[in-house]
Amino acid sequence: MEGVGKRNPGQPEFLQAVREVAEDIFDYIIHKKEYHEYQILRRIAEPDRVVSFRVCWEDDNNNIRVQRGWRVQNSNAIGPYKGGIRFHPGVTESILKFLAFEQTFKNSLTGLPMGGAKGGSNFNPKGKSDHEVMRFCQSFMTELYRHVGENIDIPAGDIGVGAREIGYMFGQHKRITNRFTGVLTGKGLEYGGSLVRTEATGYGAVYFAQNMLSRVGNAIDGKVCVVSGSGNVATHAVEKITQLGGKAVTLSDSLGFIHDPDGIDEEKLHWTKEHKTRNHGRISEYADRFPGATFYEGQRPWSVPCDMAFPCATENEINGTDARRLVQNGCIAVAEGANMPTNLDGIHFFRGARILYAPGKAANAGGVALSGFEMSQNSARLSWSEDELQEHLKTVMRGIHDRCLEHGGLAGTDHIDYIRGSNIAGFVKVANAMLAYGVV
Ligand code: NDP
Ligand code: 2IT
Repeated sequence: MEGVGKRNPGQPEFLQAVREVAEDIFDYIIHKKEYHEYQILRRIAEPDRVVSFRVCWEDDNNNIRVQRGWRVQNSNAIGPYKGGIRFHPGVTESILKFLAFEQTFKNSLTGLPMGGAKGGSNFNPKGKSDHEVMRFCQSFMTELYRHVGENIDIPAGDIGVGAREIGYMFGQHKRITNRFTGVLTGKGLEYGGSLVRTEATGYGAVYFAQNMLSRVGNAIDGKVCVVSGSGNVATHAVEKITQLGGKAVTLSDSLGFIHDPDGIDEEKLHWTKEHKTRNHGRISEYADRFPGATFYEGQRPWSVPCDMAFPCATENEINGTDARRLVQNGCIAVAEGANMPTNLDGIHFFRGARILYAPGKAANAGGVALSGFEMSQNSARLSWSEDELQEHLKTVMRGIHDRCLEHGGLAGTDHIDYIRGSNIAGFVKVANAMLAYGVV
């Protein structure tokens, strides 16, 4: 860890992600000589490559704007590089390196043949016109296209990148290369996208929670759930919670959170999705529209008493104090829709409290799994039905859950440490593939 720290100065998120995995892996590989000899962990923690590039574009007032773009290709040991693209003003190389590192273990856990990558830019899509977003996406892809391909690296969406941005980037890739390929996932249904991809991350996180609960004879029905975020992952988590009989009572964005004690039902959720995607509105307006709800400016929802929590906004949104408060208020399960939403203090507290705690690399893998199915459909040039894909999603989430059980059992108890289970199960497949290749 000292070496990783020295080699990556000023990259706290990346170091945090490596430390979190290393805490479990060191202990597991202590008696496995070949993993040391071949320096497997050290090699996984050094991305295959980090590409950064200038992205110039012209805004609606004819000003020239300059952004930085990146693609971090962490590992293609078990399949082509795969992972989302994030557009957010806070994006840094450290954040994309942590996301690409996490993605490597997550993709391995799905059981599908996908390596790990992540990309993005410090471009802020908020407040930009459609045409500005289009020009930015075209410029971004004009550089990125050199590094991606349906058998090389297949990007998708993440924060700030949804169907609109994927459409603009796919269109530009097609225009530059004159090839119609499955180079991106999360595409529109008209041009090679897959049913259920949009819902998959949020639904998958709730299925994962359902698997954890049912193992201990419990269920989501009747549970009060606190959810953060109000984007793709959060809204689909709320949708599935409601379908399974639970009551979601919060949503948030970077300005604060709303608490709706009556529950965010189908109608309110429909309004929220429209408001957020079509009007790019703020979640505070939910409280103006639905008078039973209250908006808490500048706060996160973890002080609201609940049975279960689904952090679905961004990294490090739950610290040690938040974790303590959640558990003290009766929270028995946490399933992370976001990537690394809990900091190391929070993780240590959840671990010690022995609640059912599913880390993002396990709980939010439904999204990339559906991306894997989108790739399969593109390769075979056919489309699977909605029913088929919904079943595939449930099966994948159960498979990930069960893989965590293999390594997550706590000796002498019935408790499962899902973070240890997911870290080790994710690591073993990638590590064994790397051993097979020798030193490369
Ligand atoms: P969206 O862009 O659709 O939504 C992001 C949401 O998170 C918005 O409500 C946004 O609020 C909020 N948010 C973003 N940054 C911050 C911040 N710094 N502080 C507080 N709130 C913030 O993104 P997604 O729903 O796709 O992604 C959410 C999380 O899920 C991310 O961690 C992502 O990496 C992860 N994820 C996404 C997958 C996918 O398939 N989309 C797959 C697996 C994981 P605001 O509008 O104010 O910025
Ligand atoms: O973090 C993630 O898993 C994603 N943003 C989705 C990646 C993908 O390739 O679908």
